[in-house]
Amino acid sequence: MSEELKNQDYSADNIQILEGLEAVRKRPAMYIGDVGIKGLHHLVYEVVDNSIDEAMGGHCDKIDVIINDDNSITVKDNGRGIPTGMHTKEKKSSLEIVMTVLHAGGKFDKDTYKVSGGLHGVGVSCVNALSIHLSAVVHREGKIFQQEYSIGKPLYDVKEIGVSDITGTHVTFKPDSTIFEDTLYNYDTLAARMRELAFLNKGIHISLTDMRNLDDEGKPASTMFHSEG
Ligand code: 0RA
Repeated sequence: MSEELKNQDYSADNIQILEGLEAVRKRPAMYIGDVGIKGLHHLVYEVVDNSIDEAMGGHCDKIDVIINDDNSITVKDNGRGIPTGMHTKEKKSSLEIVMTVLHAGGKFDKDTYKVSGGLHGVGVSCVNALSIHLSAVVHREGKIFQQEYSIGKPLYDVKEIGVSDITGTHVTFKPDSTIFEDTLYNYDTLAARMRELAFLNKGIHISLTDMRNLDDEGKPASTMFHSEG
């Protein structure tokens, strides 16, 4: 009997199919629904869902979503920060694995907590695959770590870029205009979703800020969503 057939000590629930991100770029609609305005906004929901999961575990109570003036999106949370330690087997940082490996078809334990009504729940690596640029910054263990990517490929190994007295994960991504029909974010569309998420996840403060829309004093348009828990 082959080694493969002997090692059937897994349960069907725990099968994880680990794929490269090429699959996502080849058939983006399969992962995010479509490559129109809906799919474009879905990228934000995917990233925010990761922070919501961290909040549901009781590790995070603040999520900031920023539409930057180049139509890139920043999502910041004050959770524990995505782990950055080295995986000895893969010889890669956990952060790199989270950002560059597609966890498809499998069931994560984290999915149990998903009440946010995520259409696909395909994870942040999908967003990375469909972004011309993505920066992941992690505040953790008193340090700041960063890795950047283009179309899901790391531009360098995870590096330390400073010291920090906070924890959290900050992701900034710019959707790939060769994939998406439209790359302009709509404030009201994102606001409607953030309001919903704040209602479903009581106690979390979710802010939405639009750096493209400054008032006379140079202050960006911003809304805070929060339901009492
Ligand atoms: C797994 C383990 C730990 C944190 C996270 C995931 C995490 C992921 C995301 C994605 C966006 N924000 C996030 N914040 C946290 C931490 C495990 C530990 O510290 O013991």
